[in-house]
Formats: sequence, structure tokens, C-alpha cells
Amino acid sequence: MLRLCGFRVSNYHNKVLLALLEKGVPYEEDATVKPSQDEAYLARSPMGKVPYAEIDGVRLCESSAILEYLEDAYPAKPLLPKAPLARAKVRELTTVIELHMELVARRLYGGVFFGGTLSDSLKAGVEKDLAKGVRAFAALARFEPFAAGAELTIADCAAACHLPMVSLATKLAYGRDALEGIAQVKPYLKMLNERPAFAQVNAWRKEAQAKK
Ligand SMILES: N[C@@H](CCC(=O)N[C@@H](CS)C(=O)NCC(=O)O)C(=O)O
Repeated sequence: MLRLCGFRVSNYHNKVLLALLEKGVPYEEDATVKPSQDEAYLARSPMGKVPYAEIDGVRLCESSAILEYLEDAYPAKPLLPKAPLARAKVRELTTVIELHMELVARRLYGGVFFGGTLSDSLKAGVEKDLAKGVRAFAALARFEPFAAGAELTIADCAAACHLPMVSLATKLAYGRDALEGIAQVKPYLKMLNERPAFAQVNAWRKEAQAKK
């Protein structure tokens, strides 16, 4: 049985939860695990991050690697299309969302969520880099009705967790949502959140946030 370790406010933990619920994969969860650079934790998760999974005594970190494992191990309800090029297009979109949007916006989190300082040069650098990610997302996302086309994919699991973080962080840092120019984003997220799995993960996230 797969055991997912992390906490329910983490967008990457929640991305894995979404895939588990949507695919109907049985799992256990330890939602009390926090990132750490302690030796003992690094032995479990080498970058010191959450989430990680334990599968048959083997630990696996990096949410994308976990989702790919789930696709291979539990193909019955897929979150990737069958055709190689279509699969690659989903991974392309997911990479843009994570590498060029969430990871860029993440540079603001210390300042906007944890009381750190936000220097003008940091803000300017993030604004410039994020504009490229947002432009790429707008070019690639299809909203038909899902991010990569007619079927729900791992890109939607990523988008549902990361896009709200990008919006919130940029609203707080600049007074303007970096995604406001893409009109489809709000109705798309609303549509996703009407799915039972997405509604459940969202409810768990709110519950965990309220306890903080
Ligand atoms: N690329 C990683 C990112 C995971 C990540 O950044 N998790 C955050 C929590 S949402 C974390 O552990 N942050 C602590 C740190 O970076 O040291 C993944 O996809 O799993």
C-alpha cells in the first residue's frame, strides 16, 4: 500500500492526493510530515521537501515522479492520454505550470506568506520571469474543458493546486493577479472544484489551514 507523507496545505502534497483520489488508488496518508533539512529527514526525502511516498518499503519523492509511478502502476483510470505525443503535450503543460509559474511565484512566498522581506529586485525579477510562464501557459492551455483537452490529466492536478498560489502570491506582492489576463482560469478552476476529488482535497486544505 502506498503511504503519502506531507501536509495538506502543501500544493505538491495535494497534487498527489488529487491523483490518488481521481484514480481510485488505495493509499494511507501521514499528513503530519513537514519539510526539514535535518539529517534524519533528509534520509527520507533527500531535498528535505514534502511530499514523499513510501511504496513497498521504497521511498519516492518529487510529486511528478510519484504521479508517473501511479500512471504506470495503476493504468485503469489514466491521467495521461495513450498516444506518445499527446502524453508529451500534457507533460509540457505541467512543466510550464510548475517550473515556469509555481516555482517562479514561490520566490515571493517568503515575503508574502511568511513575513520575510520582498526586495524590489526580487519583485522585478519574479514579475519578468513569471510573465514568460504565464504567456506560455496561455498559449498551451486548452480549457476544453480540461487544461490539456477533453480529458482530465495530471496537468489539471497540478493546475488546481498551483494556479491559486500564483494568483494569491502575485495579488499580495503586486496588487494584481498575474493570471487575471487569462479569462478562462477562474471558470476552469471552479469546474474542477466541482469534482468530488477536487472538492475533497480543497476541503482538507481549508481544514488544515484553519488549524495552523
Ligand atoms: N519539486 C517538488 C516540490 C515540493 C515542494 O516544494 N514542497 C514544498 C512544500 S509545498 C516544500 O517542501 N518546501 C520546503 C523546502 O523547499 O525546503 C515536488 O514536486 O514534490
